[in-house]
Amino acid sequence: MESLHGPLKREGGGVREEGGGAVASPPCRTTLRITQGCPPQVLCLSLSLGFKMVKVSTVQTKPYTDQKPGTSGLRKRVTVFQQNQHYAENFIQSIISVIEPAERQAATLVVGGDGRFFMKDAIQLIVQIAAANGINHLVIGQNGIMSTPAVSCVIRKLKAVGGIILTASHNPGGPNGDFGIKYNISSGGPAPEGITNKIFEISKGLQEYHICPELKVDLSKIGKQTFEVDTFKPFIVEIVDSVEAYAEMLRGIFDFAALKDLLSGANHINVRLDAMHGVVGPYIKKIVCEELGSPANSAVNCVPQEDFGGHHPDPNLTYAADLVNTMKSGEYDFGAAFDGDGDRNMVLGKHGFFVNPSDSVAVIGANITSIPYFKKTGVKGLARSMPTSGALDNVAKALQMQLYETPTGWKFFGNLMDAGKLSLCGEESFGTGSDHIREKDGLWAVLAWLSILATRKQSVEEIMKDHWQKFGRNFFTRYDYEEVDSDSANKMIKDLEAQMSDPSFVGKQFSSGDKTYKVAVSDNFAYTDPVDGSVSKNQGLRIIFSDGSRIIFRLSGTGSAGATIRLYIDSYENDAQKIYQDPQVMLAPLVDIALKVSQLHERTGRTGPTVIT
Ligand code: G16
Repeated sequence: MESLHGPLKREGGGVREEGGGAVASPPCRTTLRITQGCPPQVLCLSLSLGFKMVKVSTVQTKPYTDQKPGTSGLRKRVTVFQQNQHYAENFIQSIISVIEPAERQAATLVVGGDGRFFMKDAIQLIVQIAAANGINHLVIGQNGIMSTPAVSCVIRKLKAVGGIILTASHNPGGPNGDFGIKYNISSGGPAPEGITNKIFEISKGLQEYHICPELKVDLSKIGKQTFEVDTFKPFIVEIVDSVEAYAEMLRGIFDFAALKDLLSGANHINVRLDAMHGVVGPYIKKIVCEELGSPANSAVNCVPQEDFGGHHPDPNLTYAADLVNTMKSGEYDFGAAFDGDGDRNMVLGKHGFFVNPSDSVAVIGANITSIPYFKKTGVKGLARSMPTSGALDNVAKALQMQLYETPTGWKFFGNLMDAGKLSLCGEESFGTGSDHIREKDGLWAVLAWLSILATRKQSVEEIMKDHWQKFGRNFFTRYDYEEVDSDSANKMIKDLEAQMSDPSFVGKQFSSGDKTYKVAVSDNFAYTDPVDGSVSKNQGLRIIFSDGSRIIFRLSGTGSAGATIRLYIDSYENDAQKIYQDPQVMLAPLVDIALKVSQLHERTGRTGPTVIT
């Protein structure tokens, strides 16, 4: 069995420590026990060193009907997890129940989170429930901290059966904020719909769960702790450095010498990285500051906090306003912010020049040879989620690469990567990544951009403008209407779909100002996975006009209260005179049409969006 601390010793017996602290350690007393369930020909003796036995209890519970994982795990208010009896226990049991009992005996599960309020409580529950359900080995980030991309990396490195990530991503934290639990599979990626549906089905019928209530681990001490569960089965908890395995992976992907020269050489650039009090802080400190030599003041908000300092750990122009304002001063050449669990990123150039995430992945695609990893692996294909702008399509076409359009949700990229069809992908929701792991990866995206800067020796703005000159520009915006009344939101979407399904809708013309658009396609996006043939329906309402411009409506799958309506607009322009215009000005007619067709404001009682990107 693999371990981040070398081979695991699997003897039974109370609690053993190797370089770490276990807390269940009463005075030593030697006893000889005959292990139950052993084949008769083998006399199974377990020499217990007399530590307190860890007992399994079975607890009666009542099922909840609302534990359906959304776009990325189960996300609810902290109070839902805290105040509803057995709520978290039920969901954790439902996750572990999808791992076959026979598989559990040799199974390693990786556990980590973004440091938010309730994370440590949830980790202790996972330890207790995993032990009671016969999982053999847990690998947990020190103090519970491990970014989502790092969990994906460690699952793959250890060939673990999967992982449990405690995060609500970019949603606020603290006692009144959000909490989330997400299951990733052995590929390192989020569980696909087949598995999340199974978890949901189990949760709806759950009558009992198994737990070792006395078992507690010290999350602060790196090392292995071995426990003896009821039937003398050893249960191993390994606390690991949160950063090292991930840092080692990045060293194999990028040219660290070139990055070091860019960040701390004679002609270095100044960067400003804002961890927004999320999990990525320790990763930035160790990799960008300590290893690549960027000065300490180039990294801010790097200590993870349970409430993210009272802010939304959401790297966009609204919630990362501090970074945007700092960048406007012109002191820094490159800026980036990350979300709570470190998988999202926002890239800014000098003076706050904003790189739209849809453009970001397109630029990385067009400059992919700046990243040594892709020279080794080649580029197998590109992908974006449906609402993401078509900027990546232009690159794929020019470079003659295969382009896939998937539903929203990183999990849809995993199958393509596992089948060797996909190397680079991105989403409009500030997610960028590659097949080095099976999650989007904020710090990877930043090092990808820095690699391009190191190669091209141009500013972010020059690179972006040069890109638009070469490929044309997809103007893109997203309007978010958060915490809308769910019934009003569902009814609006339903009525809009009915309107769009009328055969006369295609061919209809819509005007705003001096612009007129003719509907070419209108549908509710459905996706057939090219690898396993599975079909995902109802992935967003699309109105596609004859010039290729698109209006898309979707209900978010990551909110924790009410509904979030997302309106996306994408429109291509290759007239060199127009490509530098303000997207909000360029897209105003399409926004106007979208609001008129949907009656969004009238139907929801809103006068404007919560966030505009
Ligand atoms: C998750 C998914 C992303 C998705 C995003 C937004 O990100 O992993 O693939 O684009 O949610 O989804 P929605 O539009 O349904 O809210 P994260 O960073 O929240 O885990």
